Amino acid sequence: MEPIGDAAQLCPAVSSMASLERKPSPDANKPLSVTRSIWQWFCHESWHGFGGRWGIRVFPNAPCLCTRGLLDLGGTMMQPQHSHTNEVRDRRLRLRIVCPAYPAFNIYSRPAKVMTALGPICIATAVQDVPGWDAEVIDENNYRRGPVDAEGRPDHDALQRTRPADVVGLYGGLTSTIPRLYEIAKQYKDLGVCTIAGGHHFTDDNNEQALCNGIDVVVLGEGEKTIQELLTCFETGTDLSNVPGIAFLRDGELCRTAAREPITAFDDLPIPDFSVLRHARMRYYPVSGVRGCGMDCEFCTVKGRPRFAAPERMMEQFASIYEKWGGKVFFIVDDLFGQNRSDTLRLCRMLRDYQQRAHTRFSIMVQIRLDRARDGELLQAMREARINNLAIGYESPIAEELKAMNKRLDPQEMIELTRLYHRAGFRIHGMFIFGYPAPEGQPFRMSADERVRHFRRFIRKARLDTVQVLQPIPLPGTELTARLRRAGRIFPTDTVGLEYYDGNFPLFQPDDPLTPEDMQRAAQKIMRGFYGPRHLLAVATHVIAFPGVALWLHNIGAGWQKWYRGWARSVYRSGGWLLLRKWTDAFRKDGFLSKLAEVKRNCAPRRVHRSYTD
Ligand code: B12
Ligand code: SF4
Repeated sequence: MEPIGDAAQLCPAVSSMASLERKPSPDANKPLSVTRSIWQWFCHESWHGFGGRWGIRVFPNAPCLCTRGLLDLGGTMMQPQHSHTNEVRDRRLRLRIVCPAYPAFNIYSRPAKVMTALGPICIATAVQDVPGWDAEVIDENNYRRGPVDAEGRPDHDALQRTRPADVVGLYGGLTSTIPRLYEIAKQYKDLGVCTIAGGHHFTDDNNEQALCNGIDVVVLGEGEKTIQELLTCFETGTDLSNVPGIAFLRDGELCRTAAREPITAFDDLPIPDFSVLRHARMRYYPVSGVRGCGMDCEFCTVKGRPRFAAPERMMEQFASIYEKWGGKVFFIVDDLFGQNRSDTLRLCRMLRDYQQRAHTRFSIMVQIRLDRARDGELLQAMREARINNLAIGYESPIAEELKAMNKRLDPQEMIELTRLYHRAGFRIHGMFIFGYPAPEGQPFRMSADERVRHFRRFIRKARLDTVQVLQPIPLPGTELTARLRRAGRIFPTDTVGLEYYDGNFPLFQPDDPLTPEDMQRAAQKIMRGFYGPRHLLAVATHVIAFPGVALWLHNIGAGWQKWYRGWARSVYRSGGWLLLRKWTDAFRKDGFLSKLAEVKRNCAPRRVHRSYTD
């Protein structure tokens, strides 16, 4: 079969470009810009490296540098001494990383306006070590004072006119943002810019989809080293297949290079530098010290044994953010804080001492497992470090569901352990998954109402400060997705698209006797039971009761804490109610239920299908 046949079969986008074949380039006589040089490198790689006609169709407007007598690559892309851009470079090169907008309003939409994803910051910081390259990050969720399009989103055409990027990176950390990610990628490709994507969404299963949707190279796993090598390849014209941990198309065939070894020498990496973030305002700063998680929960995409950075490196992240940007509110994004006990104690003490020396007070949130609550010394050190908010993945109060998730938690114990955290003075955000599907061969029946009762009872007893109740998401690369797909239960993504993969929508046929509508309603019911307008009243009564703090004159600190805690809880719960209302309005307008009806009409419920997550 001819290569173009393969490519066309692999990717419909290619066949639609076939009509452009052999058209003379309209730009053939224009002077070369740096962007075009890199663009042409891709063309060259497409022609000489990726192979003949397929390449020229992918980059139809790019005249090959060697045909213009500017470069002589000798037909091979393996010789770094042939630099494409050195001869034509008139400025430094720029990588722009874009974090795509969340598709819909959800509980994170508000905080997202004053925070950003750490991955792109790490990548852009690493690029500063590549000679001749600058890097910047544009976060569509946290964007102000920049050019905007008709929908109020960043105007990438205008950005490209004022500050042209030579390569664009796309953050694919959240599957729900992938449709927007592809939209941006195509927009940049139309402008002649090369595109690279990375992040948790991208697994071996969906590389081809990405490469047919505007992405030139997919980076698999950690990206700091990979991006440095890729950009060097772009500049020198060396063969991409020598870069571990990437996927791209060659002759229309998927080419996946050797897996990249997980990073362990974190001190080789620069400290994340938030100055790369443009047009944003930050309040919550992400900090990280652990990569990977050994717990292997069935629904989770975080895999591999944990690798720990030295506490000194973490401390340096806090200090540099505070000293450069005045940041005081932090989120340690590590999945299981406190896993490495001695290092965690050391970090907490460093944090305490630093704040004392700097006469400042941080507010830090961490994600932690319940079983750490038994370690009194750790809890005290955490409090002294001003870690005051904990996010805990309870997932479910139903033992059968916890077992199915491989969560290794016991619902009986969960309440006791929560009390220990509360007693130590932490605020707790409880994260739950409603209606987790039972494993094959171990059917578990429970009505929606009964499940709701379990959740409500548990949340009430645990006295959680805030909660989120989400639906299970069949995320790419997880065991949960694999088994649901085997059973043909996942709704086709051409009807219920990836933009719904944010945990607020039913995405597969649930266990009997639940229906997708039950799943939707029940999760909302639990949330509405927790958050509500009555808490507005509680805010008012707390304000009136404030003078009562004086009654604690014998221990004013404890009195203030008790008052503040009750007040903050009511504020969160009434704020949560407003968020829920906003979400419900958005949900009504969105018409998700009609999509659900369409799925029911068009598909036998258990039919296996191909989707983006395939
Ligand atoms: C912090 C966090 C959040 C924050 C911020 C999210 C954000 N990124 O903007 C908040 C609280 C808002 C959040 C919300 C949710 N999250 Co979250 N979150 C995380 C967490 C714990 C840390 C992310 C992080 O900073 N990691 C550290 C950085 C350094 O790693 P990284 O992002 O993976 O980046 C590296 C590589 O991926 C790669 N890379 C990344 N981007 C790019 C770009 C380019 C160009 C290149 C070359 C490479 C590259 O290189 C980076 C450095 O090595 C991860 C779990 C985890 N351990 O990663 C989950 C995680 C990202 N979240 C997840 C999920 C499911 C959610 C929620 C849907 C549900 C929930 N758990 O509440 C919501 C989604 C909200 C929405 N709007 O859709 C999943 C996403 C999986 C997926 N395929 O979608 C993860 C992976 C956890 C899991 N259980 O599987 N989350
Ligand atoms: S859900 Fe949390 S504990 Fe479980 S594997 Fe993922 S990161 Fe680890």
